[in-house]
Amino acid sequence: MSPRRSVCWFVLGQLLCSCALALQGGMLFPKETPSRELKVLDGLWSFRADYSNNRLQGFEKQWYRQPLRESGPTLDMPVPSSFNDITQEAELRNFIGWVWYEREAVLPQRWTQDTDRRVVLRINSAHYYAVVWVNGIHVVEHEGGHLPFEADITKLVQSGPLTTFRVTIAINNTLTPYTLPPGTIVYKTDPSMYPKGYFVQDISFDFFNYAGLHRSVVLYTTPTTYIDDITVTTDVDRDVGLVNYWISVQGSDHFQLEVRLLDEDGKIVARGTGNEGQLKVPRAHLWWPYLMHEHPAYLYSLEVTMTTPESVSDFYTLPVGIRTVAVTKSKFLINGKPFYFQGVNKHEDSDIRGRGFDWPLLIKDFNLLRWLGANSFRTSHYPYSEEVLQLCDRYGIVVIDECPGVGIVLPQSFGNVSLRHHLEVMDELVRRDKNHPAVVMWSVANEPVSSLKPAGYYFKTLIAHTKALDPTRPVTFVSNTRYDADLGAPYVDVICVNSYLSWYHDYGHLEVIQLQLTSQFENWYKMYQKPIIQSEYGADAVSGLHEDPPRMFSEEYQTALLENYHLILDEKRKEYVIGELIWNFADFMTNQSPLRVTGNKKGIFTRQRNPKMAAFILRERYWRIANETRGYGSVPRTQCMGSRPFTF
Ligand code: BDP
Repeated sequence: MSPRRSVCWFVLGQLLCSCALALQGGMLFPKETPSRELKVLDGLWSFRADYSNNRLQGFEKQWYRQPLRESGPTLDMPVPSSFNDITQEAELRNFIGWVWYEREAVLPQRWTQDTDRRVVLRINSAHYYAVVWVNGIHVVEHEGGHLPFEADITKLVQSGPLTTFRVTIAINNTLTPYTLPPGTIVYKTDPSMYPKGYFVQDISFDFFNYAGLHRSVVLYTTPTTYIDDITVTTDVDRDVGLVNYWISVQGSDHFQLEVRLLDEDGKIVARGTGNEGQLKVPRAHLWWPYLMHEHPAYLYSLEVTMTTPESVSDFYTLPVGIRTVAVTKSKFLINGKPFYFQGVNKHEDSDIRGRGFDWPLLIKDFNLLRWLGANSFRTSHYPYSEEVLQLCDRYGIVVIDECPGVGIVLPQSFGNVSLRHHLEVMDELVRRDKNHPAVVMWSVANEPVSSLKPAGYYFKTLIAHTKALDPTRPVTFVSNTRYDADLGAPYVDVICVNSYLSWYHDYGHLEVIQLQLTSQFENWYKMYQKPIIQSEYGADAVSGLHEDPPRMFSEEYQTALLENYHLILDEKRKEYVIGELIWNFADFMTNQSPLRVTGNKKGIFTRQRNPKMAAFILRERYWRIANETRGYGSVPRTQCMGSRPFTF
């Protein structure tokens, strides 16, 4: 395959993309309400990877026109999941190019006949580039692997008797210097070493580039005049909670909106009308992170009812947490009180499913967070599923919401094409996650080479854009650049620093950590006078490997490294350090390399969620800090997450 042709297979998507969405309308989480129905298309889909030399056979032969099985052999592929680790084929694990998914469904007759109903197809996550057809008709395309996109397919399903309903999705996992995250296709051309046309995908980030339909694909209906988007911001004036709302309605200019705010007992505490307004809640229960307050994570429910003169009505409810967030020179304030991020970095990663959404894993992880006494995490290094954020709202876990801006190291990745896409990704991320009280800060990138000349303009623009989209939350990016060379740091609200002392340098020399960490914090603070989060630190440990005195990769070394960090963190958290996020919550898969023993082993839990020694160290520490900051007795340790009924 020639380089030119290979570029085509990625660009093709963008060429087809004339109808792709610039950001239009809202992206409310699809759910059943008295006016909306939902059909989840999870389960087994037909699947086929296009192994043709140019990877374009599926397009050339129009595989979307007929059932996929008629194009050739197909596999059963579970959705949600990554396709990579499902079969025994290394070729599929490492596949680069277009894969094809297809699923048939039966639609209720009323969906295809009631003309006062819209039918929407929503794909919650397709990594990386997706082209979608319904019954062979192209309906939507989307770039970016972690955020939802939709197609209004009403006309298509209501245009006559519907005998079949077939969704076909072609997904391409190729990364280029202009995608987020970026990557490069590298051709190996030495004929004595590689076969003709041999190429690999190079990436500058440290997790396996799992691909496929990672989250649910759903169909839902709304009336033809419908609530398209709701934006809520909150504030507090003494003991009065202020809930500001903006509602957009599509489909007609003639409608009425009624808004009611209900407390957890279902009692109406405030009412409003119209597209925008402010609700006042006397003696409001505030939303608190769960380790800070006796009544954590109090959620009100905003009920929005839209009616038209023709008696069409639409109904949507949104959980609302009333809270404030602010940053001073040395503190992060939630509801005016200093908040310390005692948390973790995570990955959406598991055996077999790869990055596929998985309820058991999710609830296990939240129970482990509670076991640990963690109050926060960063969505390293891409937006997590909406269900994760809904649980964080409910359980009171604070989130730094990170976009997929990871591995930005090439000069081209700081150019206008990349910047434009990065701005769009922030549009999509803020649109999706703006209403979650748990989200307290946006992170626009992880470890970009922010010392490169264009980085100053890039981050200035990106951060200003994000603040314009959401003036209520601070914005950061996570840096591993030297404090005096970082051209993006002047624009962030909170300095987030990653460091791997005595791991990626000074191997085995734990004795230098305290000095180096002290210098790190003092240098950053002196330069910027902004609060600092130790946003990553850690060491690989192979579970069950023991060495005393500690040696690298043993559980003892990981533990000792953490303890050295903790001594300095304890000093500096009295001043301006406002958080520590261990790298990583659990072991996770990476590309194969001599640096990685079947993946990254910096987890304090294994990939199967068994604790290493480090987990107990951190648990002891986090509960101690929690009890100090709560200022009273010890907190129950064994309780599982979730006592109230869970409705989205
Ligand atoms: C940091 C990256 C993270 C890596 C980690 C590591 O932000 O994604 O997994 O290093 O090397 O630099 O373990």
